[in-house]
Amino acid sequence: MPTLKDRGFLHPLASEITPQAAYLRRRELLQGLGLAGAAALLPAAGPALAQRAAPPLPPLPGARSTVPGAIATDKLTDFKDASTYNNFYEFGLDKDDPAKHAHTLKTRPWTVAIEGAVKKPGLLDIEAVLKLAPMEERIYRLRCVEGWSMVIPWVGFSLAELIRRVEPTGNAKFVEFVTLADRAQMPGLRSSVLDWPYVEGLRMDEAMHPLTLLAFGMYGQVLPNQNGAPLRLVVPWKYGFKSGKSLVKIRFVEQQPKSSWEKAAPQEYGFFSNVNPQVDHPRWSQATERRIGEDGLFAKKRPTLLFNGYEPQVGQLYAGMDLRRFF
Ligand SMILES: Nc1nc2c(c(=O)[nH]1)N[C@H]1C(S)=C(S)[C@@H](COP(=O)(O)O)O[C@H]1N2
Ligand SMILES: [Mo]
Repeated sequence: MPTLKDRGFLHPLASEITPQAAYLRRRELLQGLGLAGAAALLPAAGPALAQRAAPPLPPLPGARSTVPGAIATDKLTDFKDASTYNNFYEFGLDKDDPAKHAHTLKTRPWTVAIEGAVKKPGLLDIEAVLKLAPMEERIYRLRCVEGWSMVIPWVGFSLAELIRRVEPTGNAKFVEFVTLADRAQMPGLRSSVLDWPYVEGLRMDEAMHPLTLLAFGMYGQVLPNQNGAPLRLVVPWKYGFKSGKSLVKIRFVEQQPKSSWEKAAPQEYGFFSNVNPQVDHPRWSQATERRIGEDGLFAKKRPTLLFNGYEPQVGQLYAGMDLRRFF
């Protein structure tokens, strides 16, 4: 386990600071008592107060990842922003819809189907998936194709850990990710903006890259439903939409899969969707981004980086490829 000293001037790991939910609840309760200003001076609320609050998310600690590039040194986005400013169209199109509506998502029991070109297909129970490898904390920048970004401490392990266990055959050239589509739990499915279920895909070498994360938690706790509980993908060098939430199926296939976004607007969303400031979206520039939390009137936009700043780790995957053509 890393010590505080190893970390130098990095911000603390989420698992070592007061969980945000507990902090917010405490502040709320103190505000109710007219004690807001004293909040920082007081110890955690006792059991009597805690009982009246909504149940907190269970803790899910992870050891600081040693995967190269896994610990961004940017300032973390507040948990409040990361869990209330979301894209999860199955729960509505507005940024605050997922936080408002995703409480209806039932994350247990939960299974993930492994299909296609593997020696060990079948249904994996979420409890078994959680035990496949030790949990790591990774701090990733997430860049949405809409032009904003966040910095989030995820908890999970490399997708490669799961892929190795199911033993892909030589025919597995791509991986397709299918996420939950249940009308009873997801009010957004009534809209036909996308072809449900939400489907995304990666090339096999992208899926096996150690930075490609299967995430179960963030900020030292299990994922809030609106962030893709009980498990989601996080591919930090690609636009956020490649990172499917609430996964129910992983298929190993020979042909390049068609993602929901490609089906919806093929001229706007390519299969690769690598973050690239030089390849604009047909309707807007991708040269800069707005970091959530820095959005005051005079806040400067940040320049967007090739592969979202992960070029040293992933650039080789695309050597010789025309990134304008394969956008
Ligand atoms: N199933 C599903 N996964 C999804 C989406 C979605 O609408 N449905 N939105 C994507 C988009 S556009 C982004 S930017 C990220 C946002 O993840 P976050 O809300 O946890 O920051 O989730 C991605 N995964
Ligand atoms: Mo996005």
